[in-house]
Amino acid sequence: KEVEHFLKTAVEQDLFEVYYQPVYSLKEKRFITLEALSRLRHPDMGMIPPDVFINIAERQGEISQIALLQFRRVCGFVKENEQIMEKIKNVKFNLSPSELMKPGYSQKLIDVIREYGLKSEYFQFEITESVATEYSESFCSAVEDFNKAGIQLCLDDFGSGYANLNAVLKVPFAVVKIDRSLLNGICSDVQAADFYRSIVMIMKSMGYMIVAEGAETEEEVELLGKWGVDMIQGFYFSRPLPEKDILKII
Ligand code: G
Ligand code: G
Ligand code: MN
Ligand code: NA
Repeated sequence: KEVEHFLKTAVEQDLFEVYYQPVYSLKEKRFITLEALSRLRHPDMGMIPPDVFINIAERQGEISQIALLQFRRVCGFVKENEQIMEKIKNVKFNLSPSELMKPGYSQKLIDVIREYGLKSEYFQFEITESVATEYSESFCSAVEDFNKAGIQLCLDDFGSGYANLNAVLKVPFAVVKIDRSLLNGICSDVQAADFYRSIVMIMKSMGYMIVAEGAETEEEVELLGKWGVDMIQGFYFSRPLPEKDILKII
């Protein structure tokens, strides 16, 4: 209840922050892209996890407002530090299911990019696999808008168990992020390893770039490299960091 109330204040006063987690390219041996992650700090309760406040915001109908505030913040950061775009390919931004179902919302995001005078290729939108499943007309037209604007799409949380593969394969994703849960046991359990390796093989053969999410150990990173994963995002390389810290490491 308190979080619900605080969220209203946070929207009114724009109290959100954006952290950035870098994604490491195994081929280029450097950070090649960033994921923008929303953060909200309560004065007494501390950090409220994004999945918590995003869920509440979806119920209270504030999610699109929050997303626009956050996307503006990301665009402002990129504008002020445009030299980082010589080092990284794009900044990934998460879109929630309800935003994508909202007619005209995609155009609002594209307008923010124009407003800041930035190239649309600077951004990649992450969509969780469950969304592609709820195939709605507004989702399809959002995908078309992003396509036309030259914004790539990234399939998030792949393998977390909600995907209608048939629907997913119809969406023109450039990148697939394999869900952290599939990484469990890949170093110790033959079945987990075989399964992960097979997913990588299938998705690579279909032409997607692959990001492995959630690698925390050197052993995992070595295996993922051997299996042909293109990029790794995980605590092994870096946690999500505030603006000034991310500038230092890229
Ligand atoms: O950063 P963290 O691991 O706590 O994020 C938890 C979940 O919240 C992740 O699935 C992430 O995709 C999601 N998330 C973080 N920031 C945003 C955001 O700005 N918008 C949406 N829709 N999801 C976000
Ligand atoms: O669902 P999504 O891909 O947006 O989730 C991103 C979230 O995953 C980030 O908020 C980040 O905190 C979390 N994350 C990233 N790398 C790791 C990791 O190596 N271990 C764990 N436990 N969480 C991670
Ligand atoms: Mn994500
Ligand atoms: Na994910």
